[in-house]
Amino acid sequence: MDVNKLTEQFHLDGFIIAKKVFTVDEVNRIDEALTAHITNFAATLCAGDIFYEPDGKTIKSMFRLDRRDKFFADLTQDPRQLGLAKAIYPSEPMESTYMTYFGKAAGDGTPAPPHQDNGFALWEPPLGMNISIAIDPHTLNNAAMRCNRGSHRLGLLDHTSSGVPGFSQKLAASIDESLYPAVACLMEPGDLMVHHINTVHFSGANRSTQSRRMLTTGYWSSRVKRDEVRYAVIQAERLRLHGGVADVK
Ligand SMILES: O=C(O)CCC(=O)C(=O)O
Repeated sequence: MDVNKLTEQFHLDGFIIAKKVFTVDEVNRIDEALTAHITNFAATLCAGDIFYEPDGKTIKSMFRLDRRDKFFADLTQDPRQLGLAKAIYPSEPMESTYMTYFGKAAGDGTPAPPHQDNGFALWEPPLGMNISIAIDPHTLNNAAMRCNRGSHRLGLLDHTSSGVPGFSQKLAASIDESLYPAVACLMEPGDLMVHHINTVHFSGANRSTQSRRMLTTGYWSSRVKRDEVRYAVIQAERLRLHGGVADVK
């Protein structure tokens, strides 16, 4: 991984793909740990910490894996992830927030509306990113996530309630895709996708026969401050939408 080149591209485009960062064996171990985690914890999680597809059975997303499981806590500190975050903001005290599983299941993975992660986190200054490890191939067929190139430079945009469980906020108005083109983040298992917290991103439905799973960890500078007033409004909306724990998406 050419960290200098990736860092430069991250600041320019607001997202990057780093190829072949984790080996096939490592991805297999992650997959096994994920299966065990789901077996051990899924049934015990509150609304808001786990979301299901409309069938009520298939996991759409699951939050805070690292808080329950040392394997995933260690993975958030892996030097390939944390090191990349530190290389991107070398003068900032970079820390991990929490790890999320995005399932995008074969056949019934529902769309993610256009949003900025900072539309949920509300950090100022916006010194943060999400780093995702691909567990499956991410292709045009299975609804690879799309990032709007350069949209991180728009600053924090207005968001509004989406009504979508697991993605409670969406952009209030669409952005000009002729200026900020949507690029599919195509990955193989073991690749990393990194996107800035102000990069607009979204995905369609997965109607293919191939799931499109990834494990995503937030990294942020611990000196950022949250807009607590706006955050309280979003929290209230999340509680209305899904109840339970209400501090994630
Ligand atoms: O799975 C998706 O398409 C959306 C994931 C997402 O919003 C994120 O990684 O921040």
